[in-house]
Amino acid sequence: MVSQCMQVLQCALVLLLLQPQKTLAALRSYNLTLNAGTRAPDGVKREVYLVNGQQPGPLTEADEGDDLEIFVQNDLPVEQTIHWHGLLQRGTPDMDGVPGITQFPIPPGGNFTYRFSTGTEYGAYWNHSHFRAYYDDAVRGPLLIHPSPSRRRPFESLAQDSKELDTMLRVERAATPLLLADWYHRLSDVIYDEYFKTGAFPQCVDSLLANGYG
Ligand SMILES: *[C@@H]1O[C@H](CO)[C@@H](O)[C@H](O)[C@H]1NC(C)=O
Ligand SMILES: *[C@@H]1O[C@H](CO)[C@@H](O)[C@H](O)[C@H]1NC(C)=O
Ligand SMILES: CC(=O)N[C@H]1CO[C@H](CO)[C@@H](O)[C@@H]1O
Repeated sequence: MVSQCMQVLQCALVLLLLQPQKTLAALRSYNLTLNAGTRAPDGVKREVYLVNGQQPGPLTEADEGDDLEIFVQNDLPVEQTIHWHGLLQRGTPDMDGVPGITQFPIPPGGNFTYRFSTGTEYGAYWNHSHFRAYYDDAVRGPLLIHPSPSRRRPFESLAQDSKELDTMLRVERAATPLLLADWYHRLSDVIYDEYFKTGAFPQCVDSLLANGYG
C-alpha cells in the first residue's frame, strides 16, 4: 500500500517535471478610459477618440499564460466595445468584444470589464474598438504577449554562445511595436455615412501614421 502510494507520488512528480517549464500565470489589470479630444497627429487638427488620453494607447504587455482583466469606461458620446484582435478566446467567447454578437455595446457613460486568459497564445497583437469604424478614430493599441521562456526561438541557432543568446533574448523582450495606420482628416462616422450613401469606400487616405505620428 505504502509503496503503491510512493509510486503514485513519484509518477505525479515525474509528470509535473515533464510539463513544459511554466511560470505561474500573473493577473494583469488595466483601466481604459475612452473619451474624445482634439489632436493633430499629422499637423491637421481633428476630433479624435482617446484611450487614457493618448492615441494610439500605451503598449500593454503580458507573459504567455497570464490572465488579463481590463476595465473599460466609455466616456465617448458613442457606443463602444474593445476587441482583442487575434486572441482566440477559447472558453471565454463572451470576452471577444464584438457588439451584437458576443456582448451588448458599452453605452456612453457605461463600463464593461473584460476577463480572459492569454492561454497558449503569444506574439504581437493589437486591440481595437469593434463598434462601427471607431478604431479609425484611434481607439486601438499594441498588445505584446511574450512567449514562455521554454519556447524555442527561431533565432536561437544563430547564437554562437549563451552570452549572445542572452543578448538576443533581452533585445526580443525590449522590442518596440510599430503601429502603422491609415489616417483620415474626418471622423469615421462622417466617412461611414458617405460610404452608405455612395456604396464606395473612400480609398484615398489623407496620411499614414506610425505610432500616432504622420
Ligand atoms: C482601476 O480603477 C479602479 C476604480 O477606479 C481602481 O479601484 C483600480 O485600482 C484601478 N486599477 C488599476 C490597475 O489602475
Ligand atoms: C459600472 O457600471 C455599473 C452599471 O451601470 C455601475 O453600477 C458601476 O458602478 C460602474 N462601475 C464603475 C467602477 O464605475
Ligand atoms: C490590455 C490591452 O491590450 N490594453 C490596451 C488596448 O489598447 C489601448 C489603446 O487603444 C491601450 O491603452 C491598452 O493598454
